[in-house]
Amino acid sequence: MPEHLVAYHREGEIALIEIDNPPVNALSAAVRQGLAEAMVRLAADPEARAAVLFCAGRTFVAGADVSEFGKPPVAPILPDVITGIEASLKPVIAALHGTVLGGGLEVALGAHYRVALPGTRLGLPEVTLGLLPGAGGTQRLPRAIGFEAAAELITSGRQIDAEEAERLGLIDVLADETDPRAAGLTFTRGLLADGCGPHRLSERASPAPQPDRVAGFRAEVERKTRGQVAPLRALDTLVESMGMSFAEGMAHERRAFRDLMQTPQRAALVHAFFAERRAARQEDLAGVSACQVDRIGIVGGGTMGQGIAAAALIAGLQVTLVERDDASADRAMAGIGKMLDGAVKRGKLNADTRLQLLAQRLQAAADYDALSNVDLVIEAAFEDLAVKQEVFRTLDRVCRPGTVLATNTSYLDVNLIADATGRPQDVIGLHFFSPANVMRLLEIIVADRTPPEVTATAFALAKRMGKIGVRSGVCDGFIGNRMLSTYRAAADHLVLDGATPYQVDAAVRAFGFAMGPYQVGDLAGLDIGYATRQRKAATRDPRERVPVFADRLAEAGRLGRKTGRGYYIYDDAAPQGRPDPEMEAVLNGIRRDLGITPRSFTEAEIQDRYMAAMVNEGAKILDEGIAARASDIDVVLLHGYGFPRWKGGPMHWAEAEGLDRIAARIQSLAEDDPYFWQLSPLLARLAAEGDGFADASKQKELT
Ligand code: T1G
Repeated sequence: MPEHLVAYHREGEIALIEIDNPPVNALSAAVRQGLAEAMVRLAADPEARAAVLFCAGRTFVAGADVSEFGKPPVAPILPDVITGIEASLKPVIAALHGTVLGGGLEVALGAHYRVALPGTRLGLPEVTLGLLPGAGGTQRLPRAIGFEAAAELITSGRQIDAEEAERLGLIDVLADETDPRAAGLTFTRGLLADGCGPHRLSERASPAPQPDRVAGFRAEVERKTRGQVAPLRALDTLVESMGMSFAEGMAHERRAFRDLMQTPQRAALVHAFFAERRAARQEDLAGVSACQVDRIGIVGGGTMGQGIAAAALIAGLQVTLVERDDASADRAMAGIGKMLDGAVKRGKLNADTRLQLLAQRLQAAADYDALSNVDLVIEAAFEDLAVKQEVFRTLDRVCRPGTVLATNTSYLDVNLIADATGRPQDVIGLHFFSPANVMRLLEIIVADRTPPEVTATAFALAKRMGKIGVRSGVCDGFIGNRMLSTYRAAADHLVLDGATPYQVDAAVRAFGFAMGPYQVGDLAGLDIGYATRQRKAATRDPRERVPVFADRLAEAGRLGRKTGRGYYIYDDAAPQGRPDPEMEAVLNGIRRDLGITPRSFTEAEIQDRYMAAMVNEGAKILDEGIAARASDIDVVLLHGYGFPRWKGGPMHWAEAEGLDRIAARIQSLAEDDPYFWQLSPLLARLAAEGDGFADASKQKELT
């Protein structure tokens, strides 16, 4: 047995089977082998009357080893290991702590009893990886907690806490020990004293689903998981197998599991899972120590400043927020209080903690001197270079040497902001996404003179705040907003050439985005895009196509939802917006003035152009070294711009689509508009060589 992964000991008449496979006790082939052998030892051990199965480290098994997915299965497969546990003639008690997920919960369900420590969380998140529980979860969970509760947990993939698990009957006891080994021994001693034997879920009859309720539930799952394959397949497998024997049900589950393992969605979701974790890994920062950050300052108490403050408070940081005067400072404090209210409602924070944070860890001031002793400042002032430079001149004067000075700018040149100080080596960009207390994405903008220690500090702060930090170089818009402005321009060109904003939005939603670009524009406010175009007008290349219709709307005061009219009309009849019947006439007038003969576009043509523009810009960002990895670009688009997760991000999607096909599309489009459709040299090279973006990222990491 790989002793170092699965150890077998005994305390009196109780065997102790301990898994120790850091960091999350994933069920790798070696762990499965070790578990199988431990069960053989248990059966052969004449002294042992029962066994406690528990884990070392921070959590019970958190699932199958995701890094094995897509590779040929290695025996023993998990369903067989779990069958071996359940078949034991001696009771096996799973002592649970940490996050008991996926295959980990399935192992626990194969045990005869389950004891959980306070704080334990449990779930079957397989659908979030494009799968369904593939080691008996669809068969044992309904037998443990009933069909409907099992169906909801399996199709949502959500985690529940130990209390809910006890209420559902998923665990037998909520222990009060703090150590799983002790909790398991206590429970098992009681069990043996009562003479209880094994209690197998597989021996229970399967619950019969109620057809009418299933139909309604299925419709709800379809609506919530639009475009995804796994949740509905999981539900259908669950329903179909409830009429079967346990063994037939297991076979049915296995077939579905194998089918889903082969899907592009499973590959995309696993890519996203690892891409998020890879983004935090910065090889060039190995061994670089981050500065200790406990107290942060925030300049600007607008929506962004408040959101950042709320996120920082929840992360346990001390926050000092500076506004221009007391009244503004008070308004900011009130806004932060409301945001923390939201966190309480979402179950992210308890009410007492909220009061403590506001009373003890947050202060607001109208004087920069309040920032003289903080470890790091985040400037969230008005998005104007001169304003930010003035703020940084003041911070330079007020903050102690070594304080990290971060700007929350969403596109401005961080080097120019650093130039306003005498210490550019303390300056970095931290681009939070609104609402900053909810969105996990944080673009970490490393300026020319930002040293490794400051970059390491930014990544440590991101982790502390529960953010997904993605490194970016300095350019207009960094990674996300630069790509947004390009694929948004591609949409505008489609509208200039004959599509309506509504057709573009519908095609983009059909691709998998929750909203199309014009719905997003109406939500954000058309004045933002208008101001950006005005800002760039003086230096705009004459070959650039201007979305005149967008300027017309903004100039007519049609700014989107906030004015009741933008691309869509918002009123009581259609609070979510309805197409404007006059839009076509307005667009045709503009096309006439521009000498454009409009044409129609299919949904596929719209999607092809939208995605080609997005991927092409991503390739340029990668080639210029603004992003270090293609997967980092995917993380930004997944977490900041609503890219459908089950497609993995634009760069992963492009590789699955075929870089050669996308390059050919761009070359064909360049015949009509060579200025906008300039094919990225990197994309051209990879397409010609049949390589993927990962190869380019590897090369970059090597240089
Ligand atoms: N397999 C392999 N590696 C994993 C892993 C897993 N299941 N879970 C985490 N890791 C790695 C992760 O890549 C990172 O590595 C490190 O552990 C810490 O993770 C048969 C088929 C458990 C809540 O979906 O949700 O079972 O970057 O940074 O924030 O039916 O990890 O350090 O090199 O996320 O404290 C089902 C996935 C699998 C759980 C901990 N299980 N993991 O969060 O740490 S499918 C899951 C998580 C399955 C069965 C099916 C989280 C966590 P590195 P981390 P964390």
